[in-house]
Amino acid sequence: MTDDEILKLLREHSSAFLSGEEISRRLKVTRTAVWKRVTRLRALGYEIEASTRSGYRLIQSPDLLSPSEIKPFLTTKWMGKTIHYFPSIDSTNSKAYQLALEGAEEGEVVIAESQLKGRGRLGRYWFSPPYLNLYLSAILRPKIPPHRASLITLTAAVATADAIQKYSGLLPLIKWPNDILLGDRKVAGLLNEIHSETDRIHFVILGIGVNLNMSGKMFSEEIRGVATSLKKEMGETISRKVFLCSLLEELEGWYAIFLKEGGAPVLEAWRERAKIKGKRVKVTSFGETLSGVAVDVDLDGALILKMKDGKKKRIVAGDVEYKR
Ligand code: BTX
Repeated sequence: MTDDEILKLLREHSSAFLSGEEISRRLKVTRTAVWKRVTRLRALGYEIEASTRSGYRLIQSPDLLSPSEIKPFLTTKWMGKTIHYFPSIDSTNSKAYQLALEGAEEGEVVIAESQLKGRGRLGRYWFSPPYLNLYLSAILRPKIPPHRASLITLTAAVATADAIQKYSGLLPLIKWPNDILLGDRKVAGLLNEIHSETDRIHFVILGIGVNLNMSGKMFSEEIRGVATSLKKEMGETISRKVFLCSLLEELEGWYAIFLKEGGAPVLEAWRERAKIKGKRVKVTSFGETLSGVAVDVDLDGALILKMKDGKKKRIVAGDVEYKR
């Protein structure tokens, strides 16, 4: 008997009690085993009413991102059908990378309730306290040449922004290449890692961190001035599992569009969300700082910058700061 099996039964009968005898008959286990499993689920935060005469009734489920909590809500065809779930892990990206090396399939995802070494880009960190936010890494195996991989980053950024807007009604802004802002504060970040040879991608890891239920005082001091969470912006607690399922649906949907129609529709949606054209920016790229006007993002996701002398420069990686 697994957690999933007993939870499924209890969910199907949530309006009434289900007797211990009935559960043990259906799952072919002893009544003591049922009781032990219920005790375990309670320890995980499930509120289960127990009565010696009537049996068990599920009152409330905790907002966990475990497979048994996610699957009843998930309507995707393939994204997230296999979930590797960890209460705590060093980094979901590192785990997903390792699983992909071992042959994990496209659409498998790693989810953790907290990260001990959550990673940002360029060796930076991602603040990942437990049971509040979303830390997700999805494995993709696109059949595209490596130079087009940054389009996958843009695809994921558009999907994340769409999920945030659908949940909250707020209008997120994408900051090149992959920050998602509400107001001018970061609500989500993406770290995409690729494993490839010269002309072939083996896999891409889409790492997505979204601040959901962190309140202002929970932010570490370093990021208090630059970060926000969906709860902070909306003034209400976010159902993490509902948000996660919506994000997985958006990822599946946008990735399908990218594979079928190429980068153009993704870029169009990205441009609409980024509104970067014509903005005066300062870009730090490989230790060099450049100032100029953002012209556009090209078909490979690189930023095109017009310098003071009128020359154009193509930037493939870096950080952008908007200037007034
Ligand atoms: P980034 O390098 O653009 O952003 C990292 C910077 O953002 C940090 O230096 C810090 O200033 C700030 N920061 C750190 N934590 C947070 C936070 N929770 N909210 C807002 N700002 C923050 C962005 O990198 C990419 C982040 C990807 C995180 C996901 S989580 C799942 C997956 N696993 C993993 O290890 N990383 C990815």
